[in-house]
This record gives sequence, structure tokens and C-alpha cells, in this order.
Amino acid sequence: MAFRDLHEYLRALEARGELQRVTVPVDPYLEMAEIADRMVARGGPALLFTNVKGSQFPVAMNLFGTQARTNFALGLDDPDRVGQTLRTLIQPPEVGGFWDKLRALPKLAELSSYFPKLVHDAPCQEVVDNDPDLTKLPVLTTWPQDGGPFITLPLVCTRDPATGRRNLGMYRMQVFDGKTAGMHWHLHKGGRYHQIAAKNQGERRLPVAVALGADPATIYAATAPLPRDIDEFILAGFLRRAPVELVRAKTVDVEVPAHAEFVLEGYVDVDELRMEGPFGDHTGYYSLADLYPVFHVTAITRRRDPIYPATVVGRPIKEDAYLGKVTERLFLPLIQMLVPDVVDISMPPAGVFHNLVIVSIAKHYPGQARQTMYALWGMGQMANAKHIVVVDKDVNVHDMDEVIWRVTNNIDAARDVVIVEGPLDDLDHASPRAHFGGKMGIDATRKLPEEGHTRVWPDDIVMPPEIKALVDRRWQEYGFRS
Ligand SMILES: Cc1cc2nc3c(=O)[nH]c(=O)nc-3n(C[C@H](O)[C@H](O)[C@H](O)COP(=O)(O)O)c2cc1C
Ligand SMILES: [Mn+2]
Repeated sequence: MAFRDLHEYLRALEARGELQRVTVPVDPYLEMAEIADRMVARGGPALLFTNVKGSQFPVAMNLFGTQARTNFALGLDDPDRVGQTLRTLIQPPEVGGFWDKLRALPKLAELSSYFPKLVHDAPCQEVVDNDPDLTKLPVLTTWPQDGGPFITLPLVCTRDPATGRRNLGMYRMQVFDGKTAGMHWHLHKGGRYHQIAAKNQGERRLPVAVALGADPATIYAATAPLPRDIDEFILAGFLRRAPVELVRAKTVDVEVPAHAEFVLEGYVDVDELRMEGPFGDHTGYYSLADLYPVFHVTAITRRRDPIYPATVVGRPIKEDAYLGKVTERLFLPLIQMLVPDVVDISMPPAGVFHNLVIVSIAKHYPGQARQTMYALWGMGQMANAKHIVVVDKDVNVHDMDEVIWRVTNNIDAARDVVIVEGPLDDLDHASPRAHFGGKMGIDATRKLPEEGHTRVWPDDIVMPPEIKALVDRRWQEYGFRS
């Protein structure tokens, strides 16, 4: 089902008994984070705080606090199936004759029916404030050593100044004062690329609009690692099975979700940097204070009754793990288009997604595990993966006991470990230099003679099926009740 906006999603959660209102006064300084964190940890309901100290606006949290709720939010009864559909939609049509092209037409028509739609009258512009003050928003400080309050679920909308293509990304924003905030778009992300493109065009400023609160598919799409020039609003439309409505922001030439709760309009100066952080981050550590671009707000538009959304990141597992799992499932079929022998992928939340990727392959030839690592290290945000473990196709990559058992049995460290250097996620604190450092691949597949392994490789230990059937049959007879 396509939720129109955050309000409608919250109503649906309430109807399912998955929304709890907190009406007593609460403090956005640490207290709300602790409450929400406990609720996520126990798989509890979404929260709507209606009495937040220092702000007139309510705050919604724990919107994606379980996998089931996240799947409900995104209309994903079966994320793997939806991933397959996505793959068939974007797969290039057979380039045969006329009839093949004709057959591809419905697919193209379906895809284009998910493209965002421009509207002129939008709820997110019911109230327009041309003298904005960010400190009036109920922005949370989530951990004690944080450099200040951070907007944690912003939908940052930009356009490539050269091509006009849209990007939507979620990049946290530290509120410095009423008019400025940090823009923590990492070096490798879409927004940052647009900033660089603006500079290359000789422009001083990149127009930026930040939507706060939208339908859940749009919120998710901002976190999805799509290739650079692919519009995240199309992915949101695909998930909703209805186009996202966009409206041009009031004072900048950027399109924003029409049903957003708030829109912060402004710009990022192409050369300006300011110290941002520290911030208690996804990694479970404080990401270090560092120089990042600065967002200047020049107008805030909003609904008459806006709700401010927030999340808490920190030591895994937190709410963002469930959004990450959706990405893992949706993007597997796309990875398989490029590396067809990939069978499954797991990015366990404790590995913070970029720290550990476990991939199973149908191995046919020598060196294929290494080829798989190199392919993944060449692919979009996967390029930031610090450790890649490759196992055979029969290994369940989601079962960590099985992975540890197989991997530690199967590797000879002197032969099977690949150490390379390459780009690293901005959040990595272990490499001597920021953004660049060591990566490790582990080939835990069964080794072939062509790979120099001429010893016998032992079989798995499996009880014959006829003995299993016999014991099944005689179970009660042995005197066991169940
Ligand atoms: C809660 C949350 C906070 C995030 N904060 C940041 C951030 O501060 N900076 C960043 O570059 N990515 C952040 N991400 C990850 C990006 O949203 C993600 O990499 C996304 O794919 C970026 O989109 P892009 O490829 O269009 O740049 C965050 C993700 C989540 C779920
Ligand atoms: Mn993008």
C-alpha cells in the first residue's frame, strides 16, 4: 500500500497497535534518545512525542524499529521477490527484432509509471517562513559527547548542476545555530558529487533542500545506494507502486517531496568547510570531528501540523539495521546481474554494513572467489567494504555459527587471505589516513587442484536419509514423547 505521507503511515501503525504516544514533557537532550533506544531494543512500538521541551512540534521515532514494521512500511511482504521484480524491470530488453522490442514496451511503461510527478500545490508549503530558525525544531542530541544536536533522518535533495539530474540522500546534519548546519555528505556520496560538480561549473553555491518526514518509501529511498545518476524517487515510486509527488521548493530550484512535513531550503557554499561532530554513530563509536560542508538555511516551509522524524544510531543493532537489510535483499538481484555466480549476500548489522560482507558463490573455476571480491570492491558503495568473505553456495550466509564454522575450517591464512588497499567509508577510524586504507578478502571456498590444493578435500558429514527416516518412524517406540 502506498502511504501518502508520514501522517498516514503513523495512523496505519496506530491501527495495528504499533504506535505509542508520549504526552508528558520529554527532553530532546539525551532523554528521548534513551527512550527510543530502549523501545528499539525490545522491538516495541513507534513513538510519537507530543510534548517536547523547547519546541512546539511533535517528534516521531522508532518508525522502522523492527524488520516486520519496516517491511510493512515499504509494502514488502517478501523483499527477495520485490528485488527480483526490480531486476526484471531494469534488465535491458532483448535486443532481437521488432517483436522483442514490442514485448519490452509494457515493461518500459510500467517503469515510467513510477517516475515522480510534479505538482504545484503541496502540503509541505502550507506555511512559509522566510526568516527561518533551525533551533525552533525539536532536534535531538543523542549521545553525551555529540558535538551538538543532529538532524538524523534528513532527506537531502539536490540536482546535478551540469545534467539537472536529481539526487536524494540521507546525510546527518548538525545544527550549529539558527541559520547553519553541517552537511555530512561523505566523499563518495551523491550530494557531495553535486557540490563538486557545482564548483567545476564555476558556481559558488549548490542549491539544497532538505525534506524532513515523508512517506516511508521515500525515507528509505534516501538511504538506498543507487548508482550515481539514478533518481532515488523512482525507487520510492516503485516500492509504493505509485509515483512520488514532487513540488519545486519555494526559494531554490530543487524539487522536494510534496507531502514532506518540513522543507529546509538553502544552499551549500562550494568551498566552505566547518568542524562537524563528534557524533555517536552507526559504527558504535563516535565518528571523529572533521571538516564538512555547511548548509545555510534561507527559508523553511512546512505543513500546518508537521511531525519531526528522528532516529538514534549507535552501537548495533539499532533501527538503521532494518533499513540496511532491505537494501541487502533488494540489491542482491542487481548484484547478480553483474556477478551472476553470486548466490546470496549477508551484511550482518554488527558489521555496520561496510565492515563485513559475506557472499556465497557457485564456484566453477579457479580464482573465482577473488574475482568476486574484486567485482564487489568495484561496485558503488560496496567499494567501501572493508572485509569480504567468500563462501561456497551451500553455506547459509545469514547463519553466523555456520559462517564461522565453515570459514575457520576452510581457510589456510597464508594462501586464502587477500590484502589490498582502496577507498574506505568516511566513518572508518582504524585506517591511518581518512578515506583510504587496507581491506581484507577471505576466500573460504573449497579449493580446487588448479588453485594448488592437491590434498583431498573432505566431504560434509551427513546422515543417510534412510537412517533418518528409520529413526523418525521409530521415535515413539524408543519411548520419547516428542
Ligand atoms: C540514519 C542514517 C544516517 C545516515 N547518515 C549519513 C551521513 O551522515 N552521511 C552519509 O554520507 N551517509 C549517511 N547515511 C548513508 C546514506 O544515506 C547512504 O549511503 C545513501 O545511499 C546515500 O545516498 P547517495 O548514494 O545518493 O549519496 C545514513 C544512513 C542512515 C540510514
Ligand atoms: Mn544517489
